[in-house]
Amino acid sequence: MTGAVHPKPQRLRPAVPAVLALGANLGDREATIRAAVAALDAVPGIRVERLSSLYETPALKVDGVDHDAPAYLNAVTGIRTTLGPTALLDAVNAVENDFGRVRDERWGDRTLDVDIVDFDGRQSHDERLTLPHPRAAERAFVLVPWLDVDPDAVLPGQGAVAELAARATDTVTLYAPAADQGDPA
Ligand code: PH2
Ligand code: MG
Ligand code: MG
Repeated sequence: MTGAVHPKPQRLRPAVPAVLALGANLGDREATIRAAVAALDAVPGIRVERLSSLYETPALKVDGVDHDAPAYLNAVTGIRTTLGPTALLDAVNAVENDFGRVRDERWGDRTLDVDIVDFDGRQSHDERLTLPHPRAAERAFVLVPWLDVDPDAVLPGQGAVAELAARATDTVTLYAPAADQGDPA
């Protein structure tokens, strides 16, 4: 190597924390969720830092809980990302499509749903994305796994996730405990 290196200044965004909720109620739900987490981690600009336990939850439909519909597996992942919220949404939607997501009925059965629950504590609203997720505050299937990845989590504008989870009325049942994410020995 000779000479000084003068790297071009780059406008790199700092990585910020975000929280994604995953749900699946068709196909091999656990395999889909685990593969989707790996696919998200493989996206340039997304690093998966934590994954919650997996929980089995009855399907919530527009008219309420539907025990005749296949049950969901739900999980939450804590990521860091250099993407902006819209680019993150594009990436999340691409992963949903890769796993065969079909969009027809609202809250219909699906192979994979990935929602941005929180993006760096921001509150914002446009046609494509509302932050935080507008229904997270009353859904135990989002709040309970979120506590796995961050017991001190706060839902922007709504309060402590632990308090919201204690008030939520839907039921979640532990399905597959989180792998130990502690420091390797
Ligand atoms: N997602 C929905 C609608 N209903 N029900 C459960 N149990 N879990 C979900 O993730 C879920 C749902 C819309 O995104
Ligand atoms: Mg959803
Ligand atoms: Mg969704």
